[in-house]
Amino acid sequence: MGMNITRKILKSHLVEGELRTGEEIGIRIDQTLTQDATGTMAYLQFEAMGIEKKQNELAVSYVDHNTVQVGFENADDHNYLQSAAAKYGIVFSRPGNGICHQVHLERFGKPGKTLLGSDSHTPTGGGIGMLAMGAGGIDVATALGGGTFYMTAPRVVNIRLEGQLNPWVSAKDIILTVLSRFGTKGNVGTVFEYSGPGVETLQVPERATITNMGAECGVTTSIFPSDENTRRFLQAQNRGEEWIELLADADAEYDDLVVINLSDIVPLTAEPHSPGNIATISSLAGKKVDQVLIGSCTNSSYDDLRKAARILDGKTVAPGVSLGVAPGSREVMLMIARDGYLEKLIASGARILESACGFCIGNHMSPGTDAVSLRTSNRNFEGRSGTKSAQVYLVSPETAALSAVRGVFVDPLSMPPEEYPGRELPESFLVDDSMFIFPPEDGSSVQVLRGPNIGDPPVNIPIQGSLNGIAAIKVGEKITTDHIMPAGSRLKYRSNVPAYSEYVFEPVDPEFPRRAAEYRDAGKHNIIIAGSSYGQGSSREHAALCPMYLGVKAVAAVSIERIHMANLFNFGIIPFMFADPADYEGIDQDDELVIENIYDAIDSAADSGNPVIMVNKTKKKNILLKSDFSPRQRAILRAGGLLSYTRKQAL
Ligand code: MIC
Ligand code: SF4
Repeated sequence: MGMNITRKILKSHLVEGELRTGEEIGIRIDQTLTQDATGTMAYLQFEAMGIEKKQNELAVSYVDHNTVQVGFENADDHNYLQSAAAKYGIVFSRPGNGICHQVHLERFGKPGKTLLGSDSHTPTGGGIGMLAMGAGGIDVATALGGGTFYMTAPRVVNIRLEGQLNPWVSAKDIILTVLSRFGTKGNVGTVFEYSGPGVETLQVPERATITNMGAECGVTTSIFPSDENTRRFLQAQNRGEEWIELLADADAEYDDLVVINLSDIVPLTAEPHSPGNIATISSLAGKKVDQVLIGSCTNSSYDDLRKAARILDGKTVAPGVSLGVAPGSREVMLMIARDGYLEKLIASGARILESACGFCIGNHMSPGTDAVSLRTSNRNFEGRSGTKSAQVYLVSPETAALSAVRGVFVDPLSMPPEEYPGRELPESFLVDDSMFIFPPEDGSSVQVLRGPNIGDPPVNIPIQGSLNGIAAIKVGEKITTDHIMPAGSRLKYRSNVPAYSEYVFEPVDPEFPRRAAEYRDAGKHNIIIAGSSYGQGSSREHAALCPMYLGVKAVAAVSIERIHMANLFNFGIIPFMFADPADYEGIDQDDELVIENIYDAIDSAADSGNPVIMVNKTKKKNILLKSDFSPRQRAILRAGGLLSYTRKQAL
């Protein structure tokens, strides 16, 4: 049987284990990327590992998340990142150069390579035929040091695209269709691999919209073939020589097949408060809109903004609407300026925002109370916009621009075909790499700059003997990392774990940090009790690191999402899942939960294939927990986390 693309890349990068679905494998990582909000901690951890220089093919450090700079903290972080990049051999992308995923696709992405990024939307690189995955900062730091990346050998689902998009229907509507089929949970350990005749009707930036937002399904990554369109994109970026063809074999094997006919797709939206709540735009036509934001790493390419500008040309944004446009990169910004589209946007009344994450992470333009906000971004979790009562809808650039003019949801299909702005890939992009700082050959004499906001990464102390636990909090289903560790106005504490820890679970239970610290100081081991799909969304390891700082030693959940699960292991927090999901109901906050000789109990359970027994002393009931952890994962837990484990290995 022939091989699919995912397997081809995994096979050529395999350094440990066997490519059997569901088993732990180790692979070599060619490229790494970090962004500032996760990067400071990643490089602090890299420094703590004691490695002198990056060991992988290419490492890029982007600054795109924290560019608001209210107070000294963000600027200090940027200085730290710039100096650390020079010292350790890393390319530095200066603030203003754009959003990491957009810029990486434009300037560095290569078909057939592996990319690990400390950001969950790293799969954007799948649009150019890379195996691009999000991970916690410490996993990226390990890969940067030449270490192996461990993952579960994925099942590969073939998403076969047939037909072609109708006018006014967009790549965003394709990924929203995928989300309507797969939802936001239950897809852990899966790769979506796109195939079929519809693929060649999509250009690389459109493919990247699809692979970017595949992250919302919770998959390991998504990938497109590298074909003639990939070659055209690379040539237009002046990188034609980096193209290789990468196709699945004609008789390639897959674990599942889903067929989507592009001709059947209509304009869609994800309604509040989940990217999986899919509805048609036609069902909302006429509903009042207060804010429209075009940008983010999902939809801020040149063509996305060209289309929006064509729609807004000669019109004025409706009086009740605030329209913001954030070009994904400096390249995009320069091109829309050169081609006159920026002028059209400004003339329409759009507020031109920095080429950065900004509004997408709740760091800018928070909507008003109860406002209806239409965004071309990828996440509409409750409160992520910075306004808890806001109603955020995720839409295509076409729907966004049309609705901004009328002040209500407009179904693009109601527009005359002759007004359709079309879909285009420019012959050539405006390439200008002057906002990258390439590292010196020898950075050993570079002084790393550390402001007062930059602290050392805290290290976990492993449990001695038994887990003397307490259910410090009980949360429901689909708890996202934005619930666990809010971003937005709290983002500036990313390099200061004690300060950031004061906001753990802020949107869910602001009392949690105080309560957890009290339990911790009284010698208790805090446990988080959660429903299904715990830790959805971002790769931010602070969602494990800050709870760890507050004395959290275990999570017991119905299910846990991939990146968050890895982050829990990395910080020595034991990620249990209930053997019987109904047991979730049998635990209340403040219940006392005990596991005798915890690490021995985990070892013997894992070796025998049995669950671990946790006693709920308050309810006088035994609870069975799944702990089918690999020997490496168990050793990491015993060491108290990946940093201590790595140090022990090095001795
Ligand atoms: C996000 O989109 O949620 C973020 C902000 O980019 C995160 C990274 C972070 O929290 O710093 C992500 O996607 O991993
Ligand atoms: Fe930035 Fe938003 Fe993309 Fe995250 S999803 S990288 S916050 S633009």
